[in-house]
Amino acid sequence: MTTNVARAIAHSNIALIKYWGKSNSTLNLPAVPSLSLTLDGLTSTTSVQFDATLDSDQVQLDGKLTLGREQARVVAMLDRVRALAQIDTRARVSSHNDFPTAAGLASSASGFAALALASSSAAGLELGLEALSALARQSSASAARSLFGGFVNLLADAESAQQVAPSEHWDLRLLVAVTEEGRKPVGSTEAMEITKRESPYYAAWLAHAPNLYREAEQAIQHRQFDTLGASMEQSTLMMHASMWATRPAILFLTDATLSVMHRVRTLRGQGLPCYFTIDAGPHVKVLAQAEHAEEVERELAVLDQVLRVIPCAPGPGARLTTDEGPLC
Ligand code: 2P0
Repeated sequence: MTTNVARAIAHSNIALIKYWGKSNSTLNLPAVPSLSLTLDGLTSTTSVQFDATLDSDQVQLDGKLTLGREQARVVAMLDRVRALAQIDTRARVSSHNDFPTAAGLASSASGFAALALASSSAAGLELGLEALSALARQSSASAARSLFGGFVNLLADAESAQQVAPSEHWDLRLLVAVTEEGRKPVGSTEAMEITKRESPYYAAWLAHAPNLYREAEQAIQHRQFDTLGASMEQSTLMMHASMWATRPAILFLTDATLSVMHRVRTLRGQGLPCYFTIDAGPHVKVLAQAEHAEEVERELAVLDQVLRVIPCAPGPGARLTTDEGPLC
């Protein structure tokens, strides 16, 4: 190994067209095409140090040692990297998110994208973006998209994500309306499996998702905001509808979520162009064009149900950093 330490930064991405369901759970391949926007906010910074004196991997998330499933997911990626680099050394991993973890703000996307880059670099590998994206996807499919900046797709059955358009292509804003702090009750991976197994609406979701993807991709190429917004809202509502149809239902939407959704529709009715999307959590992400973003942000910030608004612009892909700071 030429080096044994690396630190990487990756940003979260929000799916405008949602990934929900796997065609192959073992390989973690998505069943539907998704299309995301990588954000300039919502950042994970991850450092990895391979250390021959360790006898097991040590994983810290936001300063706390992680155990159980969370640690196992990180160790599984480290094992893949060790196999590629043909090394056996254990690692010290430290990851920090500048936003609430595991609350539907896509912390696994930015976290595993940063981990793929930091761990492979620390192991002395020089993987290209496509290989890094495939590595990230095996841990978390949405993480495959965070390797790239701007508008990014992950097609059905694809091993890697690809950039559809760079961040400069279209000056959009996603305003993240945080409605509660804290962890979500059920993780995405498990919720997806339940939906696939039990929802009578899952087949309809699989059938229609590619149409929404095509419509949104065209809308991005031609910068058609209302078409993109309409396909984005339908994608999120179809995804949640498929979860609502399981028994017991999986409900990520809270009273606060619904209030903000209605407010977005009202604002639109009043002539302020904005559209919502919601992931596996209660927060509402509102898409707006840059020229309307401040007004939309003000309208969201005054709502009782909204704790704070995080305004995000299109952002860059994952990258290594040499910024100083305590490593682990
Ligand atoms: C997405 N989500 O496209 C969708 C929309 C949440 C709702 O991808 O099982 O952590 O690790 O591949 O990527 C969140 O699920 O799931 C997700 P796994 P992941 O962003």
